[in-house]
Amino acid sequence: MKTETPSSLRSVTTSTPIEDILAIVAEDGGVIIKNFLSADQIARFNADIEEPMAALAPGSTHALEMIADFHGANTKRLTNLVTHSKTFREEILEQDLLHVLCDATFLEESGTYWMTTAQVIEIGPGNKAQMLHRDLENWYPFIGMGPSGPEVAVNFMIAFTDYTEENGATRVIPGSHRWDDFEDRGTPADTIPATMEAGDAFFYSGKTVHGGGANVTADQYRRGVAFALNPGFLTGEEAYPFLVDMEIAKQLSPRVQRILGFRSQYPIGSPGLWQVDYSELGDYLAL
Ligand SMILES: O=C(O)CCC(=O)C(=O)O
Ligand SMILES: [Fe+2]
Repeated sequence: MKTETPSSLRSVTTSTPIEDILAIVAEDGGVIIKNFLSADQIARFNADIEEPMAALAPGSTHALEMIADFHGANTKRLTNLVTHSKTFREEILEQDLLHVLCDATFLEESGTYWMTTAQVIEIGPGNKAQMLHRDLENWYPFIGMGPSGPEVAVNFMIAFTDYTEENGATRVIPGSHRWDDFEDRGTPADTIPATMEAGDAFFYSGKTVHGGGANVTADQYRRGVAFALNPGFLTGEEAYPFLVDMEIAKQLSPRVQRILGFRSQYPIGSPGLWQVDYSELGDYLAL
């Protein structure tokens, strides 16, 4: 059911009770978590990725215009953050709130979850707004299931610079995760900006309509990390076990190894996925 768009998104802190955070997400489709990362973590992550970001050209290499547009003409997208950033692999992936929210979202319904992508999205001056979409569209059959389908993706959009309406803050349609028809992606007029300070994160459902905002500034770069997870029965966007060196993987905690695909997945109703000879992948890899 469609309702009128509120004028702003609600926000919580990292000490807000988990049930209260989830209640807002159930109602609005997303919530801003203030100070999800500290100023120090933001500075160290930005330093970790300085070199690979500088080496990266903006725009998409994709031949299909629609997909290239989705990626953004003056947008840089940096993947493989596990390898590029010690701060990402040792601290951001270990944020307890991340695991608690994902446990609460996925365990009962799906049994397991893993990371689907973690990418820097830096929207540069002049980049137009991204098309509105729901992240669950990556997994086509769930569009048809609409609001009653399972949660197949959650995203932590972490701000690494301030997010303003002018520099391309993510546009969101609160309540669109409850619309009857997921072929309906709303219109830009229905959206509001997820304005944030560096360190805040916008935590949202894969059912919620959103898109990167237009950057109408002359010289500002909006830097965020889209860090998304899905149930272990779905194929992720990025093939992390092929990207991350085994020596790095061995130093990670078991829960982080699991969400990166270095351990087997045990979705509800399944005797196990992502195994080796029907045994635990982590044992095979001697983790
Ligand atoms: O950059 C943003 O604000 C949103 C990006 C996004 O939604 C996506 O690439 O799926
Ligand atoms: Fe998205």
